[in-house]
Amino acid sequence: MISKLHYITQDLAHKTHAEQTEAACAGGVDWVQLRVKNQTDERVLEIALEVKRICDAHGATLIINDRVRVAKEVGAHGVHLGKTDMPSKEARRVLGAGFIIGGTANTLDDIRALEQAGVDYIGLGPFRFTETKKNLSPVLGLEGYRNILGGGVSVPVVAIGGIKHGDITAVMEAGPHGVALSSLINLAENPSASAKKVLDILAGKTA
Ligand code: TZP
Ligand code: MG
Repeated sequence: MISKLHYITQDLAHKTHAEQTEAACAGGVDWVQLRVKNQTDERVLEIALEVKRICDAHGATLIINDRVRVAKEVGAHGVHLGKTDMPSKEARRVLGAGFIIGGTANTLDDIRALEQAGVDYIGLGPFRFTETKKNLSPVLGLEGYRNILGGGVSVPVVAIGGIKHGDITAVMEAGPHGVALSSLINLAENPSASAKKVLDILAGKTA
């Protein structure tokens, strides 16, 4: 089952990926994407092993961003691949049927290609500008999601990019399966509480 909240770690000077993961899981997150940039595979593997222990302790799914080899070696549940990473078809050959493979899309054409390639979920964005990702594609806004998702997509789609608590209900009304969030949780004064608030909104318990 693909979770409705995809929590994503980020490179921060003051907090490790393990610390971020612990706080998010304490807030109820059950799907973690480890997103480490500008490090060797060896270093990412070390971080991934630490994060995997935390995810296992909380029963959370672990997805590794970009790095198929690390995902396989650490025994993660899956991998998330952007447009410049290993093509998802190739990743499927390397990882096998049991692995979750996610892909990034910015357009309906991207989505159709990822459906053909057999991905398990798609991250579609960005919803709005965000500092978290370099080389950001043009923002979609609510209108973009409505247009792209209106025709129906066969794979679960999670909306991503600059999403705040107050956006979630409207974004979900545009049709995605869920949302993917990084800084809203990681940069919050209380990351666990921020994560819990997202889960409450997704569950319809609060706006
Ligand atoms: N891909 C598109 S936007 C983005 C990624 C990884 C960053 C999401 O982080 P945030 O902090 O929720 O905007
Ligand atoms: Mg990538």
